[in-house]
Amino acid sequence: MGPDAYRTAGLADTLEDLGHSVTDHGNLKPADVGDLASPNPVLKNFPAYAGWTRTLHQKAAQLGENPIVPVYLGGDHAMAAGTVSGQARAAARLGRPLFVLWLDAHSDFHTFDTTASGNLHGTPLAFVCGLPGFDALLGDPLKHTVDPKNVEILGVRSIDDAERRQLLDHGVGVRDMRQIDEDGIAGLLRPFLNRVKAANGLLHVSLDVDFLDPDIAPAVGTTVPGGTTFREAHLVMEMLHDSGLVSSLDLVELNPFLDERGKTARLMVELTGSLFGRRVFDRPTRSF
Ligand code: EXY
Ligand code: MN
Ligand code: MN
Ligand code: MN
Repeated sequence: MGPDAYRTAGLADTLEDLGHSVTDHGNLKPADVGDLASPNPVLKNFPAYAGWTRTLHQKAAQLGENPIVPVYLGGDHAMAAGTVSGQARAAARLGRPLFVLWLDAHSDFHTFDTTASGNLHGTPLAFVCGLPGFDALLGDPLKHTVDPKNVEILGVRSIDDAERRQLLDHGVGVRDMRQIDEDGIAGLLRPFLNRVKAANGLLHVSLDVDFLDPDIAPAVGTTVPGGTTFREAHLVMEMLHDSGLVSSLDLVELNPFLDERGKTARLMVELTGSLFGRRVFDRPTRSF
């Protein structure tokens, strides 16, 4: 239901009004994986995860080589296993490192062995960073992984013990809400963008609805209090636009059944508008 909610909320018009040309590739279908065995009985809907990962990986690997900015609409955050791994494959072919900005209340850094809930939206970031045990997802080991040191998780406020250990072991950048409170979100984001720029990197942004405070974005099944404010979220998008670095975007975890007359879908569309250049008062672009 998520992609149609974004269409209804005017995503394409918002981007076209900003001068972009938009192609809607429609709703994709998961690859048929038959009765693929699950690597761990705790995992929920494993064959669907594998089917979607395979479809999205191929699609993103193909789109990522073009001079466009794909926007992947979801849908469960599990879809990022396919979108980010595909973008990483495309980046490798272009000879550029892929950086990932993960805007989320959670770190989504479980492997199939460490997840206790079996909810697969808790695993995609670990998969794309090349942690072990994921080979059944694509059917082959992942060739083009994202360097965990090129990942920045921003806005996080719920991390499980096993994730915390794995994040530390792999050197993932983690900026929690306390750091945002203390240092301001712009002060945290700027050094990361400078690193991407210095490395001539591509930047994938994965925006989970629960990055936002539930008061302004209720339409998500995994709300955690104390999220980012309306202005903090727009400022991140505005800085991302000014950086000129973003090469692909996920909009994930929207559940329209939980929305209040489309309020969350509209906010996500407005945030996307800010990332694609909407500004309140036109002025020469400042450096980020
Ligand atoms: N860490 C928890 C788990 O693995 O079940 C919660 C994961 C929620 C993931 C959401 C969508 O970002
Ligand atoms: Mn989910
Ligand atoms: Mn997530
Ligand atoms: Mn989340």
